[in-house]
Amino acid sequence: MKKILVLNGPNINMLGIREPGVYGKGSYADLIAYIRQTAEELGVEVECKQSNLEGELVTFIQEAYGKFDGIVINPAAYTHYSVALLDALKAVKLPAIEVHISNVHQREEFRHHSVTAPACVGQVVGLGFMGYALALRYLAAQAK
Ligand code: CA2
Repeated sequence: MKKILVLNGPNINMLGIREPGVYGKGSYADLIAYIRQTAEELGVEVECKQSNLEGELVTFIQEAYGKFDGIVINPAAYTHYSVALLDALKAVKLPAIEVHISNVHQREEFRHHSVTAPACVGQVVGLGFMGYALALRYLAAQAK
């Protein structure tokens, strides 16, 4: 069975608590339940991790090497400036999909650029929680 690591960056654990107009009404717990349900339907194993710390996210990516077949990552604000996450994703060379719940292109200019996307095979933006499901579906469909 394929193993996919789902990583969420800073403040994603605050989902549902504030800004429902931007990120929807669902909580972080709702997101994880949705991801687990999708993984079950696709027949893949998922591990979900969230951190508010850049270095911890780097460590999670490094530790995925040799253990996981792919990564779904929402680097949150680190998307826009973390060379450390870019380097970690490049180092492990696992197929990674970047997900953003909101449509970053309809928001402030600084959210339009992703530093981490060049290390990813693709990006899903603005489709809410469904972006994670689509990313999982893509990784599940890849040959092992
Ligand atoms: O749209 C996304 O998924 C983002 O990665 C979410 C990040 C943001 O910095 C990115 O530009 C786009 C923010 C994470 C969630 O932040 C919250 C803030 C207040 C209340 C709830 C969540």
